[in-house]
Amino acid sequence: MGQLSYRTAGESHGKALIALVEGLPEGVAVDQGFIDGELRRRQGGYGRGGRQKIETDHAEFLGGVRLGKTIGSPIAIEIVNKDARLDDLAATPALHRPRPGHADLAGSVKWLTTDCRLTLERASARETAARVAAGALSRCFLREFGIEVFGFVRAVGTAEGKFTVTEENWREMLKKRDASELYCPDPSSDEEMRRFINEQKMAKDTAGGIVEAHVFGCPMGLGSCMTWDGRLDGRIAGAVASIQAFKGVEFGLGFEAARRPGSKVHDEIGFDPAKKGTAALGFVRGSNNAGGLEGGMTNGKPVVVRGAMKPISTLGKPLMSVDLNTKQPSEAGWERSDVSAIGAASVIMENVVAFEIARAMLEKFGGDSMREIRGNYENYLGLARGLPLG
Ligand code: EPS
Repeated sequence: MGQLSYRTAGESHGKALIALVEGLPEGVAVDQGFIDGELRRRQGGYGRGGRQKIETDHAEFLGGVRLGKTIGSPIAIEIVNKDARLDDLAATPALHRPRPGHADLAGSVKWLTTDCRLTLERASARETAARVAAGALSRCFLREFGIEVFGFVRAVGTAEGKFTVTEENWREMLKKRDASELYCPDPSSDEEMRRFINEQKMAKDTAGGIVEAHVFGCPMGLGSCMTWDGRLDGRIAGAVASIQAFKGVEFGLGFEAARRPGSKVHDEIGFDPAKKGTAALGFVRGSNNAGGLEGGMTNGKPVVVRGAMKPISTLGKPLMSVDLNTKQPSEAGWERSDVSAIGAASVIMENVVAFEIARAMLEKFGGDSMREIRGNYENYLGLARGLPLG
């Protein structure tokens, strides 16, 4: 069995998006309702444009699943595009006027064309539907070990929620998030976030924001400090930074840690025998400034990741650009787009983070079947709880 990995294919206005997931073992119960639910959440959120009224994303399993369970082979997922008109899309003048902030300019030069269509079809955030399908599938595996991920919107522009998410309150917070069009678990922050998006819409502008994901139930020791690419924080950061429009990633206290002395940053260690059965094996920490990762390894506390999404680069009131054919100054092109996709961004980040956790789980406890992996996992926990040995 190879390393857990996935690849996506498909253009924004092509026939379909595809996710090909390799490395999941035999015996993972595929929760179709959950995966489609994540796809539906990704389509929603306040500030979305017209495209989501056209699409109804659904994960069609073309291979790798039998009777609702994985069989250990590569898994092919298809998400059909209803707005499939790639070959009919006219080469409008707007396509020669790259949008500042978009992939248009660098991509056009890279592929030696003045038609930005070639670039924008794959750069489009439509591709994230396939990422969410792969991530949600990996969560079906994680759930077998009680590992859950909770993602939400922390800030939209200058409107920032001041709430705290803990191991105790997150399920309650999840209900509040699901009741919020802003995907924010704090109703008192909702209004300000909505106002910020409305202001941008009126000004024909766009809004970005900050999204957060918490992973609960990871055993200690996922990832490794032994090699640079074994470090789980580096891998999660890479996955998050690769999401369309993401410009920053931090863990736990993040950049704030750099401003504080060590005594105000590091999470003191205690031991409570009554908590030996938990993911942290009885080790307790009064705080979680490390965001659940020390030395590139999970430490038993929730993994806490934040990602910064820049405002969408298609502006109703375009910035200045250059016509690629004439090299003359020209307003950037405009296409149908969103004012904000921050809610969707929270769903995407939550699911790409989950995939990295699943990959690390399989590295540590890997096997061909769920039974084998569960055995490896239980054996490790037994040994770890038994320390010191002898
Ligand atoms: C996007 C432009 C819009 C967005 C799209 C990302 O698509 P369209 O040009 O079809 O209106 O809606 O995001 C999605 C389609 C999606 O499903 O998230 C872009 O230029 O990146």
